[in-house]
Order: sequence, then structure tokens, then C-alpha cells
Amino acid sequence: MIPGPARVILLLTSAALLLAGCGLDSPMTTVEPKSDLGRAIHELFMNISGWALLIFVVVEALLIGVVFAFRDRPGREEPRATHGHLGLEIAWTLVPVIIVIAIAVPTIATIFKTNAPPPREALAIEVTGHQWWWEVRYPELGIVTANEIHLPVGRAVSLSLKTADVLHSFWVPQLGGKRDLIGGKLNNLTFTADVPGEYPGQCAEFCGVSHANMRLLVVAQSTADFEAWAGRLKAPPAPPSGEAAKGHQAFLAGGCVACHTIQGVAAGVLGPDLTHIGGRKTLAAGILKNTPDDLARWLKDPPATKPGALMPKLGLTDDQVAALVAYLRSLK
Ligand code: HEC
Ligand SMILES: [Cu+2]
Repeated sequence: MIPGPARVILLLTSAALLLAGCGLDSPMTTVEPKSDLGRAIHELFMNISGWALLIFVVVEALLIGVVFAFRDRPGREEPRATHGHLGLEIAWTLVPVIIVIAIAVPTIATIFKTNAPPPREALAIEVTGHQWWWEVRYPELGIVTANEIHLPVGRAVSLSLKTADVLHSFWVPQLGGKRDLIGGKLNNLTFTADVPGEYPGQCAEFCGVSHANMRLLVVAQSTADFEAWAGRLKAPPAPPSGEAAKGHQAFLAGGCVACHTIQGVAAGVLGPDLTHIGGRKTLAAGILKNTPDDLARWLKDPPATKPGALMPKLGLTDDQVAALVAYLRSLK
């Protein structure tokens, strides 16, 4: 038996933990959808939860009623057992069949809805999963970036999902359900975001040691903001000067060119495109803020920051790191 005061503490802690789940600031919530896809899935979830709640209440009420009505009392005879009651047999066969149909019809309709081919005017975005980051391409706009997907609200986007290595799964909870990235197969996910905002996402299929560190950010913005962003990403970055010019040299000499692309400078493909790295909000698939300190920390020792990272520790000196930080931050 747990002593009295401990019981109170236990109760209060569990209540606090339970209530913490209702926090207002929950960026990975699935119950406040911000797109048509998210809403379709959420409505289905509420619909099925409603049936589950109804079944729970009815079954529990019957159970409690029966336990109470037929409980043993002194001098009371055994209740008479019912056997082969035709009316009851039909009722408890028919009612579940009706409930299953009521669940199946909207479920199947939602499956078709969430797999419908993208509309003609949808903005095409190609997303490729890598251990442990996301490559993002806008073929119509000639934009290549990583880990951050910008899209205009009110316009459908059609994501073509594939993987460069193992299985991954694209999941931005506020915008809708998961979709896997499967080797040798192209999957599609179509949705229209309707509220501007920043929506974090996460790889949802175990893909190796840094799976939990494979995050992404979707930035849904007004058409004007989106076009301004796209315009910036289409233009080549300003030529480096001063400390940034030293960083540019260090970039060429430091082996970075073997793995990274910077438009007009290098064309490596093993790591994220860095052409506009200075304008991104996060680094290394959402695990660091894009600040000078965090960028320096990343360059000094990537695997120490992100276990298993496929960018090796390159043994850069503090001077080289400082110059590289100046250069990379100038790439807006
Ligand atoms: C062997 C290949 C390789 C080399 C060499 C390499 N990188 Fe990387 N780099 C990667 C990979 C892979 C990632 C993605 C790591 C992750 O997020 O898991 C990465 C990520 C980065 C990022 C974060 C990008 C983003 O979108 O957040 C920066 C910045 C970066 N590298 C800069 C450099 C610089 C500067 C050099 C040279 C000093 C360099 N890298 C050398 C493979 C490499
Ligand atoms: Cu993963």
C-alpha cells in the first residue's frame, strides 16, 4: 500500500503530466490542422473517436447496470440464464455491422481523397530523404535547397517523395499525415496549406542512428512572401568580400567542394546545397539554429553535434572556421 502523502503527490504529478499534454504551444500537434489534408484526416479521427466513445459508454453502462442488478444478496436465488434469444442475437450482430459500415465508408472515402492525383495548377516540389537530411527541389522554379520547404498558402503543392538511401517518412503533423519515402518508388503527397506559419516536421520512419535528428521546417507564407523568397533563392549569392572571401578560399581548399553545391562555386551532391545557407532558419536538418555560434560548432565537429552525421570532422583551425562562418552567412 502506498502511504497517504505519497499517494497525493503521485496523483498531483500524474494530473500535471496529463494536463501538460494540453499545452497551447505544441508545434507537433495533429489536432489543429492547417491544411485540407490535415483536416480530412482529423475529421475522420474525430468521427471514429466518436463511435469509440459511444461504444464505450453504452457497453460500460450495460456492464455496470448488469453487475449492480444481478449482484448477490442474502436469500436471493440464482438469476435465470437466457439462452438462444433470437431478438438479442440479431441485435448484437446487426448493430456492430452498422457501426463498422459507418466507420468504413468515411475511412475509404478519406483514403481516396488523400491519394487523389494533384491538381494541374499544383506547385511541384521534389523531396528526397537522405540520412539524415532532406533535399528539396522546385523543378519549375529552378530552386534547390534543404531541410526547409517554403510554400504559398491557398495553392496546392504536390510533393514527389523519394529516398537516396534507406526508408524515411515525411511527416509535418499540422499539415497532415505521414507518407513514406521508399527506394525505387515515387510517392506523392498533395495538400493546400491555408494558414501562414512555420510548421516543424520530423522523419517518421526509423532510418539509423540520427533518425530523431532528421527534422524539417515548412514555412507557409502569403503568395507575395513566397515569391520574394523564391526570387532570392533563384538569384546567385553576392560575391564574397573581406573575411567572407577568406572563407570562400577555405571552402575551396577544405574539401567541402567534394560534397556540397554552391552555385558557380562547387557541385558536390553528398551533402545539402549551400547556395543560400545563410538565409535558412536552421542547420543540419533542424537540430541547430542558424547562428554564427551554432554554425561554428557544426563545422568543428559534425558527428559530435549529430551522432553518425555523414559530414566528417575535418580538423579545421579556429581561423578557418571563423572565415567559413563569415562566408556561409553571406550566402543569403
Ligand atoms: C564527405 C562529405 C562532406 C564534406 C567533405 C563536407 N560536408 Fe558539409 N555536410 C555533409 C552532409 C552529408 C551534411 C548533412 C548532415 C546532416 O544534416 O545530417 C552536411 C551538412 C553541412 C552543413 C549544414 C547544411 C544545412 O542545410 O543545414 C553545412 C553548413 C556544411 N555541411 C558545411 C560544410 C563545409 C564548410 C565543409 C568544408 C569545410 C563541408 N561541409 C564538408 C557532407 C560533407
Ligand atoms: Cu528517419
